[in-house]
Amino acid sequence: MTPSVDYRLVYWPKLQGRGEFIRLALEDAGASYEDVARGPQGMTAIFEYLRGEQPGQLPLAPPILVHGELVITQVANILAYLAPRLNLVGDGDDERAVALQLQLTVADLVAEAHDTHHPVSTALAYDEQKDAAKVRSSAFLDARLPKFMGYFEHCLERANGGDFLVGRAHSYVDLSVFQLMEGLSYAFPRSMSQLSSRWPRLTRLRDRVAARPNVASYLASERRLGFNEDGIFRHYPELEGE
Ligand SMILES: N[C@@H](CCC(=O)N[C@@H](CS)C(=O)NCC(=O)O)C(=O)O
Repeated sequence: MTPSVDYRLVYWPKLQGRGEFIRLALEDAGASYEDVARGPQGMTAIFEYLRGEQPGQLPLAPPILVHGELVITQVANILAYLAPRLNLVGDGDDERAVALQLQLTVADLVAEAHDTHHPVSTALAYDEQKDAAKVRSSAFLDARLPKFMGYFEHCLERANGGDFLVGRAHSYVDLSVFQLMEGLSYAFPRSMSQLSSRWPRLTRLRDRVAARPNVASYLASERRLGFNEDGIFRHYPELEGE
């Protein structure tokens, strides 16, 4: 491990997955961090934490953030911890509570997006639950995706100026909603392009986040992994009725 970095992210090295929400925050802020399992230790680093061979609170699953002696998990919790340190949330308890509420709602949608391809069990392969995945995806695309994205659009509409989801400035929630839109567009391109005219403010937010200098250079770099069928957002054409 690199001794000089401020933060260590411990996450599966070959997929964006939930780790990407953390990577985006660290990258946007220009933080000094190490993506540990993408280094020489590989996935051994993850298993050392999961088996309790590292000090600190025992994690159940990655992503894991290590900051000094602190070891924490749960994406929303990690982001709520990082945000004040990375200038990715405003001051004050009220604004931070609103940000966490929205981030937990992102987590709910991420879990539902995951369950489109794993509706029966995470422990089974996709091929073992394909029929259920079709049923689940159809319900997701008909009802849940429009409900959640419509909710975020409505939040933007009610916010001052409609540019930021929390307060009057860019926050970690904007980064996560950007990633949601990227991932959902990869997984369900036809549905997302059909629905996106309903969400003009979210589309603006996505463009604004993509153009932030640190985000743009991260997205163009080798550090940004491509979406693939091991992550949360998977493209299986049959799940969109093709
Ligand atoms: N609610 C947790 C979910 C963590 C999670 O499910 N991590 C996945 C990777 S994205 C994992 O490795 N899970 C292994 C398992 O659940 O056994 C979070 O938001 O961080």
